[in-house]
Amino acid sequence: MSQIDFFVEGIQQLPAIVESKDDTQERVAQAFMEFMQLGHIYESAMEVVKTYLGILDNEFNIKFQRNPIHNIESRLKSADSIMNKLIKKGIPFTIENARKYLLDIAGIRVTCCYINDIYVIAEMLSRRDDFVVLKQKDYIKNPKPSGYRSFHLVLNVPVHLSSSKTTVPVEIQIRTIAMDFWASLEHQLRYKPSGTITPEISEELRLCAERIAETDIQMQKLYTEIME
Ligand code: 0O2
Repeated sequence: MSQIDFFVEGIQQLPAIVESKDDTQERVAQAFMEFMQLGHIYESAMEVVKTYLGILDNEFNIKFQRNPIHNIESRLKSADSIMNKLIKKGIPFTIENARKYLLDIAGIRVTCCYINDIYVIAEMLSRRDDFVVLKQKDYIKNPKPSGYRSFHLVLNVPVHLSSSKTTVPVEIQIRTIAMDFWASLEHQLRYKPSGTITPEISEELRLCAERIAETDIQMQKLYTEIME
């Protein structure tokens, strides 16, 4: 079931739950409604960012006959993951706390062709005067001990609703196709319930990331040599 279908089905059930005069059910219905509204706001914020990314990509295509963006994916964090992350941080699970303490409820992953494209996209996003940069981490210049490379940006994004305006954070991970290849496989291996990641395997994975990073740099050099 998609997130949208989930929301729509929930909305259809609400009148029956609220009409049942039971106080607990009313509170459950209210919390559920608030959660759905929150999901809608975060989905809308992601749409705002994705639309802008599409505009940038098209503009580059017209000006330079190439697309810096290879792919864009987005996801809304599930209720389960929101709850687990708050519990891990020792924070009670409420809608207000999720909004206040979690910056990755809305997540967008942008894969670019070349390393330089990452910085161009990050700068364009940061420069928009209606987006506020809340957090920025350059795991390309400073890779994580695991070998993970990516540029992380958290933007506060405005959402215009029918009678109000609000802002919510959207986490944007920007990386090359090669960095994404490593991160996806490493994530799969690390979270396989049956597998054990020994320190030796961790080191092998880090070395793979190093080799991939060298190839990325080489591809960037080749591109610059050919095109500029
Ligand atoms: P998911 O399922 O991808 O969302 P935070 O953990 O967000 O509270 P922080 O320090 O801002 O705090 O997080 P960080 O490390 O800057 O970014 C977290 C996200 O980056 C992770 O999200 C992963 O998506 C990605 N990431 C970070 N380190 C690694 C790594 O070593 N390997 C891989 N494959 N991905 C990494 P989540 O929440 O862990 O999961």
